[in-house]
Amino acid sequence: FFPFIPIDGLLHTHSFLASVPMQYPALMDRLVSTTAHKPLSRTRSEPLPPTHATPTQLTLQQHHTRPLDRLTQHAPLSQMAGKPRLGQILSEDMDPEEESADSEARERDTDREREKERERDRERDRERGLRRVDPPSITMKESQREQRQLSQAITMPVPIIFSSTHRPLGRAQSSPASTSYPVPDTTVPSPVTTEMTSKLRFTTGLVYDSQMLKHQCTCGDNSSHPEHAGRIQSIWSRLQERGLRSQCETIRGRKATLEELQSVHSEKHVLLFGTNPLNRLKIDRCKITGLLSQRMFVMLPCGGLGVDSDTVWNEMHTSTASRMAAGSVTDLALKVAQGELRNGFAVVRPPGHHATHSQPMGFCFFNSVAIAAKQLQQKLNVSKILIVDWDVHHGNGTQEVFYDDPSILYISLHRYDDGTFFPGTGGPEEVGIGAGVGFNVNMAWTGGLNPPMGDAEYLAAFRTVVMPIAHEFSPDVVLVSSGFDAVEGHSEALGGYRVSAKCFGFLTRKLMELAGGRLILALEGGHDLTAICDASEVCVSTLLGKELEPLSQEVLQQRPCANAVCSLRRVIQVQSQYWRSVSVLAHTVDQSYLQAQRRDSASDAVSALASLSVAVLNTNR
Ligand code: Q9C
Ligand code: ZN
Repeated sequence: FFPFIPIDGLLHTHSFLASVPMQYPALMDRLVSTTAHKPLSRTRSEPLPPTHATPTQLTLQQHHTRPLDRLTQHAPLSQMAGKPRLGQILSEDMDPEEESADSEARERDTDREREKERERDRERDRERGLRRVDPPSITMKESQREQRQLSQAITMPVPIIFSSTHRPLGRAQSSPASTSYPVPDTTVPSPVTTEMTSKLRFTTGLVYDSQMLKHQCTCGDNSSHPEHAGRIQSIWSRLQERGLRSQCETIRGRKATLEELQSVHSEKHVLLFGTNPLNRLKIDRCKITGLLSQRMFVMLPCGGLGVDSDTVWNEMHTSTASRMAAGSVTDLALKVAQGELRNGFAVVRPPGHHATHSQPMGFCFFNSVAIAAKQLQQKLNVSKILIVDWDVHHGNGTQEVFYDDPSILYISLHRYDDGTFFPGTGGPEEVGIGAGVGFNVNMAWTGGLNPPMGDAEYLAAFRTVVMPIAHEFSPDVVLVSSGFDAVEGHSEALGGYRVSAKCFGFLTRKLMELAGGRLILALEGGHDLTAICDASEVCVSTLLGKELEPLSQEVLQQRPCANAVCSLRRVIQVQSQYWRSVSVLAHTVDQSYLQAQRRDSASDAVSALASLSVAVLNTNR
């Protein structure tokens, strides 16, 4: 029974668990030891096991319709958005939310920072003479929440209509922002609307919650687990130290509801990984016991438990932390989309982009960004959402969830190396399926670390692939799976790339051009603390509209390396079938940023001259 000691220990340290003994034997039955056959060097990148293999059906289908044409052939997009699969499970009463149990846990942990924050909120409200309305509680019934949102919508200072009308391809390219509605100008707040609507300043929103710190391996040793609590703690402190937090609005995090989780994940997945022994007590006993016996865990060499060698499981805290991450990203995105906040940055963990419909992996349990996107569509009728994923790993989960969905454009930049780098998916030929063909873009880098990709390569990719396609798509909201593991400072195994933190500020600035600035960054991977703190700081400064320290002349004059040019050409070859704007720039892929800029202004000059001569001709005539 040696391998079961950690669980046994858990049982004894939490005596209240004695009332649910039945769940554990089932769990133990499924424990398998991987120590024998699975080397745990997380430094090795390995291809994905067959179950996560690259989708096969989708290679280069020649389509005659371009993506945006297809997008509008289908009636209202809001109808195409995945329907909530309610009725599969429960209503909120199956998730009674450890009101007693959780507060018990909180008391034990005396979460001072959180209390201080609340007190500060209350003070601020008193100053403004506002009565604090608590955010939608987790126990609030869906109907009440909808009612609340409805009344919020009614009192919005600017009416926001997301259902956008189609733009012809040619025009979309030249449209600077997005489709359908103006950004509320709250720099001149109307006294009526400020009081009636939100207590938030129209600035960058931040979200963080200490409950996400508790997702920790039961071995208690971070050194074998790079995705540890110190990551978000460090970022949160850095934002405080640099005086950025006070310039932003911090919103309170919340746990995603089981219904919200089910907009992306299966009922089974949600029940297995979104519940803990306490809130499970209130869930239909037969249902959960049957399911729990199907859970597969591995015994890790460190003595802890995991769903795989990367993805540790803490029976008491993982579900809460990962639901907090998903709910916090979702709430931040909803507030940005509703015009309550200008843009946002979510300091969350565990990450989400590897989590699929029914499989946790690669540190991820719930796909926070995918859930936020679905919620924007379901709760606010947002039509078109762009998800940019600049984590060094491919977001296989996000790709899978939206693979047939033309309303959500997924663009990922990642180390691919012909499928040998984790998770093994994300080849340039994976373009989507059915109505979703052309709405999945994999800027897949191949060529190993010869040399490692850096600023010049990411700038070239943004210039020739990401931004042209993004403008042509013309999203209503942009979500970023913002892993910082491509930032210099990461070992070869967890990336090995050398993008500067500053460069991520630059890329953020580019994305702010889209969707009227409605941009939400959510932390995914990255474990070098200096790297992720630097990058977070730069990105938040940029979101606040601060002037960026310019990139060095050297970087701006550097051409992308040969392997990057090959990778870019492949992506452009594939995607130019679907996006007109990509063909236009194809011949410039090997140019430096400055070279391309000169060409650009030269061609501007040519067209300016051309139109001038036309004007002269017309006048003469
Ligand atoms: N066992 C994120 O950055 N490790 N996840 C590969 C194979 C996987 C990274 C070693 C790293 C997952 C969100
Ligand atoms: Zn990653």
